[in-house]
Amino acid sequence: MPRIAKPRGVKSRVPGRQVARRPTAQMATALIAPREGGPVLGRPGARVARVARTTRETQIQASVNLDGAGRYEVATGIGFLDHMLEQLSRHSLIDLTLQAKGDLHIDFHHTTEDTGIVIGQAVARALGDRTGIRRFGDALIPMDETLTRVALDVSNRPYLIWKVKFSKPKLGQMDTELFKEWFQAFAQAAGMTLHIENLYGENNHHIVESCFKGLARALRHAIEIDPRQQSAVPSTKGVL
Ligand SMILES: [Mn+2]
Repeated sequence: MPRIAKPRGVKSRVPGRQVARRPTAQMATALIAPREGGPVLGRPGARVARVARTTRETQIQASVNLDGAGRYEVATGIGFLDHMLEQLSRHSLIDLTLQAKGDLHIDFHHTTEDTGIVIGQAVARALGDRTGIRRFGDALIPMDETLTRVALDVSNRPYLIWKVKFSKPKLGQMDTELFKEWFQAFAQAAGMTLHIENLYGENNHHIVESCFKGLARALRHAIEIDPRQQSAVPSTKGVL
């Protein structure tokens, strides 16, 4: 199969696409249109958002398009985390751009956690008042010998249940204990009740990757517009 050199800084692991492509003009418009921290200014009703967050520990910018095609451009400085966030985008069909510069000379904790915060904030902002969404989602994800269950409620009630254990302290350069920190930060910032349980599995790479893929697939369903109640907030309270 002929391989064509990728443009610098652009990663594409979309199955079936051998040629990495720069973001399309359409994608760029959707991602660049909103003002930082302000109202979404893309096409009317576009569920897009951009978040920039700077602390003494990290500088992160992210953009999301909830109604995307799973296109991504991710650079956190942590190879394994990039791999996981690419899974999240690809399988949720959320277009995601993310650039993070963190204090990796200390360890990967701040960058991992803050990446979860910023992506969560961007998703929450793009969801707006959550009108029309399905709200609930779940997924059962096998990966070879591993099986993981994810259930979530886009409830604006942050909560994480994390029943996942690792037998190795590190994957690549990344401490496996940091994955819980990422999911905790994401659930908190996105305003989601998120339950993740690894039912069984041996390979630590498979275990964590199935968690990200499970989040992605559950999220894809939960944030889709429900054609039966497109203009209603899915709650008896009328508010999420
Ligand atoms: Mn993998």
